[in-house]
This record gives sequence, structure tokens and C-alpha cells, in this order.
Amino acid sequence: MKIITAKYIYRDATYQENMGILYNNKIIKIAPLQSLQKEHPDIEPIRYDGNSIIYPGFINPHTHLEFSANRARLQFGSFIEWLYSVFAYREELVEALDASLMQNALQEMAQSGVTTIGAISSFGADMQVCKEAKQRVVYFNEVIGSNPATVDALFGDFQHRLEESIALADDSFYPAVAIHSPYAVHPILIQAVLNVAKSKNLPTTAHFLESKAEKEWLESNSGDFKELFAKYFNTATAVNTIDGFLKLFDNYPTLFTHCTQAEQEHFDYLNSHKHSVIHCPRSNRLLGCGRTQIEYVNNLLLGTDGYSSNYSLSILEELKAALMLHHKADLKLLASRLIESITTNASKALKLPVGELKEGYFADFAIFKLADDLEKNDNGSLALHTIIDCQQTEATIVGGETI
Ligand code: MCF
Ligand code: FE
Repeated sequence: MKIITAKYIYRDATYQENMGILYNNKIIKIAPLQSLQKEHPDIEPIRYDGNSIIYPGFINPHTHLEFSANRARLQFGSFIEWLYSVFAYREELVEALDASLMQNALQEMAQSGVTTIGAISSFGADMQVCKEAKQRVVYFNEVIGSNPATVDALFGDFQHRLEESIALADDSFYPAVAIHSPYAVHPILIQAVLNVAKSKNLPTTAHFLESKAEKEWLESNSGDFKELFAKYFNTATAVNTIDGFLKLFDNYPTLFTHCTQAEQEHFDYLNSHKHSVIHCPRSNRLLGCGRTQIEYVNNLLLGTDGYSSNYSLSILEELKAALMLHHKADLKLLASRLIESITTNASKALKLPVGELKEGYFADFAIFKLADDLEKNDNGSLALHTIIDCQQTEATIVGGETI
């Protein structure tokens, strides 16, 4: 057993002083340091001095490790151009992929305080690396395919990958299900994989209303997707409507990524069905997708997406981008909300004992040091300065061990 302490610990969305955490691989007790020391005089506390903060390890619920070989191969600036470049180069990118590229990506996330990731796996090429990762991984086996003739084969391939991941499950590797998007997955296939997810109680995620092109296609079979679907899939009609797609997820809270083109009515629907929204501001900017109206979102999460649509996987950089993007929001309130998005909110959405400093939860910590001259005026200034001043953690701890 160990005791760790710092000037502040982030707990129940507040910054508490003079507290200590007793832990092994899980958090055993959180109490005033003095009382913990009295109970355990034999344990010398690990102390972080100065303006230090112990946060629960951060959660980045949306990344694509299999695209880690991309640097400038994919076209940024417009979603449709990006998509054409994915079709043209995804084989090349997967061939260029090796374990060290994915391990570097994991390491980059760890340095920014991320101790749990959601990895969207399109091919299964990242399974072993995720299994061996120092962080916890929610491993989202992706299903994609809109042609009804291929549904059986795609479902079979999905089941195979899912079973393989289920065989590896433990408390740092959680099998899960990703449905690519309303435009790229046939509703029969969605229904089939959702049935599996529900029967095994697996977390689910989907890209949703990411681009204007997607929205136009789903609403009126028009726009930039028309030519793409004619060319690659020989079809002129979308397989889902927006409402029909959402209805498939009723009664099964899901993590919907992007929602850049969603309007208030869509967010109302997502909120009323207890779904969460994963906001990826840098990906959205780089693919020309616009700004998500996060002011309508109840349970907001924050993700980096992959190197397919980003230039770094640091969650600290993602927080900075979000803070700058939503310029009409009150600065400190937004900063506090963003810290919640990568801790408490993500914990709730994934239903895992991570993302909060709570007895019985895993001893996953992200420890930061802030400027000495920072005074605690209110909670908002600590959240704000964590976001704007920190480039990396002092320490990142997973299951009680420094990684
Ligand atoms: O989130 C970004 C942009 N939106 C959609 N898909 C992806 C992203 N990064 C990687 N992808 C993958 C996706 O998982 O690209 C592939 C899928 O396997 C083709 S997109 C039809
Ligand atoms: Fe994505």
C-alpha cells in the first residue's frame, strides 16, 4: 500500500486541499493526509510539492491507432477530399503501420495524462499493441459496410474480431463495439451488432453527423456524397435517415463522436436517451467540419481522434483547442467543464471504475505541477491553468504504477 499527496486533489469536481490517497492497484481510501498518516504511520507518503494537483487519469475515448502512420498522406481541409484520400491510401497506411508507431502514440497520450483510451479498431491490426498497452484500453471493434449483399460476410468478420478481443479481456482491456456511421453501415448490420453488444453488455460508439456532406446525404440523397457513393458503391440513396439511425440506439446509451452538424433537436434526442457526445475539435477543424454546439450537450466527452485527422494525440493540446474554439463560452466555466469531460463524464459514459478519485476505483492518476504564483481564487482558475500551462504530466500512474 502507498499514500500519495499533493497540494490539491481533484475530486467531486472540486480541488480539495490537505488530502491523501491510500492505494494499491485500486484506491483504498481518500481522507485528510493527517488521519491517513495516523492510521498508517509505517507508510511514508509520496509528496508532490508546490502547486501540484492529482487528477484521476484522463480518458481519451476516441482515437484510431491503426492510422498512426499518417503524417501528411491524407488530405486535410475538406471532409470529402479527406474521405477520397482515405480510400486511396488506407492500404498504404496500414502497410506502413508497425507496433512502434502505435506504441509511440500510446506514449504520447500517457505523457499528457491519459490512462484510459477508446481505440476504434477498423482492422484488428492494433489488438496486440492495445492488449500490451500500459494504459487501459476500451477496444472498439468497428463494423462498416452499407451494401446489403455484404452484410453477412461483414458481420462474420466483425464477430471473429470481437471474439478474439473478448478472449483477451481483463481489467486493462475491455472489448467494445463501434458502428462506423449512419452513412457507411447498413441498418441490418447495425441491428445485428447492437444485439450482440446488448447481450454482452459492451460499450458502443459511432461517428455521427460529422460533415455537411454526411447530413445532406442522409437528409436528401444529395451533396458531395452523391458522386462518391455512385463511384465507389454504385448507389444513389442513403441506407439510413438521421432519425431512423438514432432510433436504433434507443435504450442503449452510446458514445456519439463529432456531431458537428447536429442541431438542437438532435442534441435534445441524444440527451433524452442518455447518450454521450465525444467532441474532437482539432479533427473537426482539420477536416473542414465546423464547430460542435457543445452548449446543447448534457454529457460531453473530449477525444483526439487519430493521426488520420490530427497532428498529435496529446489530450492537453485537445483541451487547449477546445478552449480557444468555443470563444463565446465563459472561460473558466468552460475550462472546468472540459476537465469534467475527460474525467467524470467519460467515466459515466464508459461505466468503468476510472476517471474519478473514488474508493474502489483504479489507482490511475495524472499529476501536474502548476505555476508557483497561481493562487486558488476559485475552482475555475485551477482548471484553466491546467489546460493553458501544462505540456505534460509530472507523473502518470496506472494501477498504482508509474508508466
Ligand atoms: O474520425 C475520423 C473521421 N471520421 C471517420 N472516420 C475515421 C476518422 N479517422 C479514421 N477514420 C476511419 C474509420 O474508422 O476511416 C475509415 C474508417 O475505418 C474509413 S471512413 C469511411
Ligand atoms: Fe474517428
